[in-house]
Amino acid sequence: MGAPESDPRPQGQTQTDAGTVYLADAKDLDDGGVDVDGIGVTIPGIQLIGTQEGEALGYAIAAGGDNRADGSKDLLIGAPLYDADLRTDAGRVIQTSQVLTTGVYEASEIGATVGGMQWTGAAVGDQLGEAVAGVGT
Ligand SMILES: [Ca+2]
Ligand SMILES: [Ca+2]
Repeated sequence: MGAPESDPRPQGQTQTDAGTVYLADAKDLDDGGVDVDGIGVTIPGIQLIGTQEGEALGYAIAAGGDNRADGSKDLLIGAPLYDADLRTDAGRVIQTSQVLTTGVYEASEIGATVGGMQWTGAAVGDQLGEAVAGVGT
């Protein structure tokens, strides 16, 4: 689930409209309403939070298959309003490539301390990640 206009607090600092992605493991939950705040904290699952103000992480999400053929299923997450260096709103797509355990992760950790890749848009205003889709296996 994507909440691209949420205001997460990476490093304890509020980033307006940075966006949040929630992945919940619903198998042990009862029917009814769930507050997503608890995902990755008190509810098994993962919260991935945007790290740049206004980047809109979670605008688009797709299962990426095992694109890197390393045995774990990937996830593609778009943040179309991400500023890549001086390229305002070039956008980025985050591709995870390891099995993430329950917890809260910051988008900038993917490809650094957590396995995966960061694809960034080529030019100002490209908005890479406004749409993503997984193809193949
Ligand atoms: Ca907001
Ligand atoms: Ca931006």
